[in-house]
Amino acid sequence: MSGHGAPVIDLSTDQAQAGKLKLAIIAASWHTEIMDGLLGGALRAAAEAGIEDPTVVRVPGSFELPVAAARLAPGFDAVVALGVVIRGGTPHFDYVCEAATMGLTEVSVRTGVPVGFGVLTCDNEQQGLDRAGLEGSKEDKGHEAVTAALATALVLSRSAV
Ligand code: DLZ
Repeated sequence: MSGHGAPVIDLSTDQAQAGKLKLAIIAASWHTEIMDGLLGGALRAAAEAGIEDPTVVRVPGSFELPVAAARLAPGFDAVVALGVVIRGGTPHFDYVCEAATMGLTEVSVRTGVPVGFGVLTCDNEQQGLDRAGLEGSKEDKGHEAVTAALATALVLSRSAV
Protein backbone atom coordinates (compact mmCIF):
# COMPACT_ATOMS: atom_id res chain seq x y z
CA MET A 1 0.00 0.00 0.00
CA SER A 2 1.40 3.39 -0.91
CA GLY A 3 0.93 6.65 0.98
CA HIS A 4 0.17 8.33 -2.35
CA GLY A 5 -3.37 9.71 -2.48
CA ALA A 6 -3.72 10.44 1.23
CA PRO A 7 -6.09 13.35 1.98
CA VAL A 8 -4.87 16.57 3.58
CA ILE A 9 -6.86 16.90 6.81
CA ASP A 10 -6.44 20.23 8.55
CA LEU A 11 -7.99 20.27 12.00
CA SER A 12 -6.62 23.72 12.83
CA THR A 13 -9.81 25.37 11.49
CA ASP A 14 -11.79 23.10 13.81
CA GLN A 15 -9.53 23.52 16.83
CA ALA A 16 -12.30 24.90 19.05
CA GLN A 17 -14.26 21.65 18.63
CA ALA A 18 -11.38 19.22 18.23
CA GLY A 19 -9.70 20.53 21.38
CA LYS A 20 -12.68 19.40 23.46
CA LEU A 21 -12.48 15.78 22.31
CA LYS A 22 -11.34 13.11 24.79
CA LEU A 23 -8.50 11.22 23.13
CA ALA A 24 -6.76 8.00 24.26
CA ILE A 25 -3.55 6.85 22.59
CA ILE A 26 -2.59 3.20 23.13
CA ALA A 27 0.99 2.38 22.21
CA ALA A 28 2.69 -1.02 22.02
CA SER A 29 6.30 -1.31 23.14
CA TRP A 30 8.12 -3.44 20.56
CA HIS A 31 10.71 -1.74 18.27
CA THR A 32 11.47 1.24 20.49
CA GLU A 33 12.93 3.72 18.01
CA ILE A 34 10.07 3.37 15.53
CA MET A 35 7.49 3.39 18.34
CA ASP A 36 8.98 6.57 19.81
CA GLY A 37 8.56 8.20 16.39
CA LEU A 38 4.95 7.07 16.06
CA LEU A 39 4.08 8.26 19.56
CA GLY A 40 5.84 11.58 18.97
CA GLY A 41 3.85 12.14 15.77
CA ALA A 42 0.62 11.19 17.52
CA LEU A 43 1.22 13.65 20.37
CA ARG A 44 2.16 16.37 17.87
CA ALA A 45 -1.11 15.84 15.99
CA ALA A 46 -3.07 15.95 19.25
CA ALA A 47 -1.38 19.23 20.26
CA GLU A 48 -2.04 20.75 16.81
CA ALA A 49 -5.73 19.89 17.29
CA GLY A 50 -5.74 21.64 20.67
CA ILE A 51 -5.51 18.49 22.84
CA GLU A 52 -2.53 19.06 25.10
CA ASP A 53 -2.83 16.16 27.49
CA PRO A 54 -4.30 13.03 25.89
CA THR A 55 -4.43 9.81 27.88
CA VAL A 56 -1.48 7.59 26.88
CA VAL A 57 -1.52 3.89 27.77
CA ARG A 58 1.41 1.55 27.03
CA VAL A 59 0.85 -2.16 26.37
CA PRO A 60 3.51 -4.84 25.71
CA GLY A 61 2.81 -5.80 22.08
CA SER A 62 0.46 -5.07 19.21
CA PHE A 63 -1.53 -8.18 20.14
CA GLU A 64 -2.58 -6.37 23.34
CA LEU A 65 -3.86 -3.24 21.53
CA PRO A 66 -7.46 -4.45 20.99
CA VAL A 67 -8.16 -5.37 24.61
CA ALA A 68 -6.88 -2.00 25.77
CA ALA A 69 -8.95 -0.26 23.09
CA ALA A 70 -12.03 -2.23 24.17
CA ARG A 71 -11.62 -1.10 27.79
CA LEU A 72 -10.90 2.54 26.95
CA ALA A 73 -13.23 3.26 24.02
CA PRO A 74 -16.45 3.73 26.03
CA GLY A 75 -14.87 6.62 27.97
CA PHE A 76 -13.38 8.50 25.01
CA ASP A 77 -14.43 10.29 21.81
CA ALA A 78 -11.52 8.82 19.86
CA VAL A 79 -8.91 6.13 20.41
CA VAL A 80 -5.67 5.66 18.52
CA ALA A 81 -3.69 2.41 18.47
CA LEU A 82 0.02 2.51 17.66
CA GLY A 83 2.23 -0.51 17.06
CA VAL A 84 5.07 -1.86 14.96
CA VAL A 85 5.10 -5.45 13.77
CA ILE A 86 8.10 -6.64 11.78
CA ARG A 87 8.02 -9.86 9.78
CA GLY A 88 10.23 -12.66 11.04
CA GLY A 89 10.89 -16.18 9.88
CA THR A 90 7.65 -17.76 11.11
CA PRO A 91 3.92 -17.14 10.47
CA HIS A 92 3.69 -15.34 13.86
CA PHE A 93 3.71 -11.97 12.01
CA ASP A 94 0.47 -12.81 10.21
CA TYR A 95 -1.30 -13.83 13.40
CA VAL A 96 -0.29 -10.71 15.36
CA CYS A 97 -1.19 -8.41 12.44
CA GLU A 98 -4.54 -10.07 11.88
CA ALA A 99 -5.40 -10.10 15.59
CA ALA A 100 -4.57 -6.41 15.94
CA THR A 101 -6.40 -5.38 12.78
CA MET A 102 -9.53 -7.45 13.35
CA GLY A 103 -9.62 -6.66 17.06
CA LEU A 104 -9.33 -2.90 16.58
CA THR A 105 -11.93 -2.94 13.80
CA GLU A 106 -14.31 -4.89 16.03
CA VAL A 107 -13.88 -2.40 18.88
CA SER A 108 -14.48 0.56 16.61
CA VAL A 109 -17.58 -0.85 14.92
CA ARG A 110 -19.07 -2.26 18.13
CA THR A 111 -18.60 0.87 20.24
CA GLY A 112 -19.07 3.50 17.52
CA VAL A 113 -15.88 5.18 18.76
CA PRO A 114 -13.35 5.90 15.98
CA VAL A 115 -10.15 3.92 16.42
CA GLY A 116 -7.22 5.37 14.49
CA PHE A 117 -5.08 2.59 13.02
CA GLY A 118 -1.44 3.44 13.56
CA VAL A 119 -0.07 -0.08 13.40
CA LEU A 120 2.85 -0.51 10.99
CA THR A 121 3.11 -3.97 9.45
CA CYS A 122 6.55 -4.11 7.90
CA ASP A 123 8.79 -6.56 6.09
CA ASN A 124 11.84 -4.99 7.71
CA GLU A 125 12.94 -2.29 10.14
CA GLN A 126 13.70 0.26 7.40
CA GLN A 127 10.08 0.26 6.25
CA GLY A 128 9.09 1.18 9.80
CA LEU A 129 11.69 3.94 10.09
CA ASP A 130 10.46 5.39 6.77
CA ARG A 131 6.94 5.77 8.20
CA ALA A 132 7.72 6.71 11.82
CA GLY A 133 7.68 10.51 11.60
CA LEU A 134 11.34 10.66 12.61
CA GLU A 135 13.91 12.96 11.06
CA GLY A 136 14.49 11.50 7.61
CA SER A 137 11.20 9.55 7.55
CA LYS A 138 9.03 9.90 4.47
CA GLU A 139 5.75 9.49 6.35
CA ASP A 140 4.34 10.19 9.80
CA LYS A 141 1.81 7.45 10.51
CA GLY A 142 1.26 8.30 14.18
CA HIS A 143 0.25 11.83 13.19
CA GLU A 144 -2.00 10.47 10.43
CA ALA A 145 -3.76 8.03 12.76
CA VAL A 146 -4.60 10.73 15.32
CA THR A 147 -5.75 13.19 12.67
CA ALA A 148 -8.00 10.56 11.05
CA ALA A 149 -9.55 9.50 14.38
CA LEU A 150 -10.23 13.09 15.47
CA ALA A 151 -11.64 14.08 12.07
CA THR A 152 -13.96 11.05 12.18
CA ALA A 153 -15.05 11.86 15.75
CA LEU A 154 -15.90 15.42 14.69
CA VAL A 155 -17.90 14.27 11.66
CA LEU A 156 -19.81 11.75 13.78
CA SER A 157 -20.52 14.28 16.54
CA ARG A 158 -22.12 16.57 13.95
CA SER A 159 -24.18 13.87 12.27
CA ALA A 160 -25.01 11.73 15.32
CA VAL A 161 -28.58 10.42 15.48
C1 DLZ B 1 5.85 -12.02 20.03
C2 DLZ B 1 5.97 -10.80 19.20
C3 DLZ B 1 6.79 -10.78 18.07
C4 DLZ B 1 7.56 -11.97 17.63
N1 DLZ B 1 6.93 -9.67 17.33
C5 DLZ B 1 6.24 -8.56 17.66
C6 DLZ B 1 6.35 -7.38 16.88
O1 DLZ B 1 7.09 -7.29 15.90
N2 DLZ B 1 5.59 -6.30 17.26
C7 DLZ B 1 4.75 -6.33 18.32
O2 DLZ B 1 4.08 -5.31 18.58
N3 DLZ B 1 4.65 -7.43 19.09
C8 DLZ B 1 5.36 -8.53 18.79
N4 DLZ B 1 5.25 -9.66 19.55
C9 DLZ B 1 4.49 -9.60 20.82
C10 DLZ B 1 2.96 -9.82 20.70
O3 DLZ B 1 2.32 -8.66 20.17
C11 DLZ B 1 2.40 -10.05 22.12
O4 DLZ B 1 2.78 -9.01 22.98
C12 DLZ B 1 2.90 -11.37 22.73
O5 DLZ B 1 2.57 -12.43 21.88
C13 DLZ B 1 2.27 -11.62 24.11
O6 DLZ B 1 0.86 -11.67 24.04
